[in-house]
Amino acid sequence: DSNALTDVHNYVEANRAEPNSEFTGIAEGKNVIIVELESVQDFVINNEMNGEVITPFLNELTQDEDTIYFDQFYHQTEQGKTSDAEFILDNSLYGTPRGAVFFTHSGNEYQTMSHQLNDEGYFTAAMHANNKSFWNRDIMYENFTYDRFYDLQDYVVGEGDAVNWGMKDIPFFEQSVDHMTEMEQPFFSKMITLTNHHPFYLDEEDKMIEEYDSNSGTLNRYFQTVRYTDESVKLLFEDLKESGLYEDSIIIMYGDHYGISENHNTAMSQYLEREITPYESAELQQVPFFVHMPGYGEGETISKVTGQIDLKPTILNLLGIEDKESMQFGQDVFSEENDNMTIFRDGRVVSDEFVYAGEICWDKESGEEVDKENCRSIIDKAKDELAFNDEIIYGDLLRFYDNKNGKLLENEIIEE
Ligand code: GP9
Ligand code: MN
Repeated sequence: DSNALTDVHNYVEANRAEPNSEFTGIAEGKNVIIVELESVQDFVINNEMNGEVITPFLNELTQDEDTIYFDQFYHQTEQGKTSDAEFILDNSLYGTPRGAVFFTHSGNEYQTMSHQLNDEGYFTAAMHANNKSFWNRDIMYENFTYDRFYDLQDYVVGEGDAVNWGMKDIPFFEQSVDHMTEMEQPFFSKMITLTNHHPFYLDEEDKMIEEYDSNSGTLNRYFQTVRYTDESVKLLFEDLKESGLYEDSIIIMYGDHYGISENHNTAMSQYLEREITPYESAELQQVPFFVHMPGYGEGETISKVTGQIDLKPTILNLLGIEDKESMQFGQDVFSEENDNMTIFRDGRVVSDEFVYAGEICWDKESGEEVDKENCRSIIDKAKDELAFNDEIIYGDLLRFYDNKNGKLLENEIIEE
């Protein structure tokens, strides 16, 4: 009913953060290259495993003058896994609590970032070397206004080029750069990696570090496949430079979701040398997030609490695309008004002060249990926000919303 949309809209307006004007348009007119890093969690960054560096190239980026690295950035996915991360990126909305919104609500009307970019003259493409119908991507990308989906059929998977679920990341990136050189500019291209996927197998020649030595083969192999993905990203940057695309592009990279589930807590606690409490489990939902802008020169590490929901408003602001009316829950990560909290799809929530997980309120810094009242306001906000989100999705409410003018199309609602 019309009240539902009014309530959601009021909430969204109250929650909206003014983007940071110092970042507005600093990447205007550039190509946007998104790299969604399969199952890469943040704990591997700037860390070692039995004396071996796990992500040498990504570590270098954390120190790079053209890179902003966020070390308190969380994934917000649920059962829709990779597809949830894609949904959040494009809509700045959460997926559904169960199932995958890519399947359950593919017929809804969405007002996506790719649609907005398309309106601004961008060529929009998704690139992923798997069957196009996996996660219902072919249907959903069309709904989201991607001009082109480069799927498995657009790649040549030669002998030895596949492992695990499909094409290896190194040849995938190589051929993706070839595709990008053919694109009309400016373009927005989203690449999704695949090699660092459960069960994390690799061919011998692709193993650059040893396995770990816990009781979990999954965790043991994970370090090796992450190391491989790190290498592939390094080569991607080289290919982009060689192709001439690099200077005219910004590169946004983030992990889609965890790779190591709670089934491997014993092994994880051996690696981290601490008990995996619900607090630790929540903190392990951090994934790396990089904004790389050639020529930027003021790279830094930002430790504000942010999440995938913030990607869309952040990217649009960097491109100088004004977006004052979108029905969304994210906030520009650079905004002074960013609320520094991240809501998980299951109701867990992290703020700069507290972590609410396992129905316990924890001090964010120390991991000590504190009185639950400390978490009351963030628990309530999470409940409200997720409920409003679900009203949008279950009610297909964006049909009745004009996101250019911020108008509720009340008449049509009454006619329904
Ligand atoms: C499949 C890939 C993996 O194409 O994106 O999906 P996931 O299992 O991580 O959701
Ligand atoms: Mn995934």
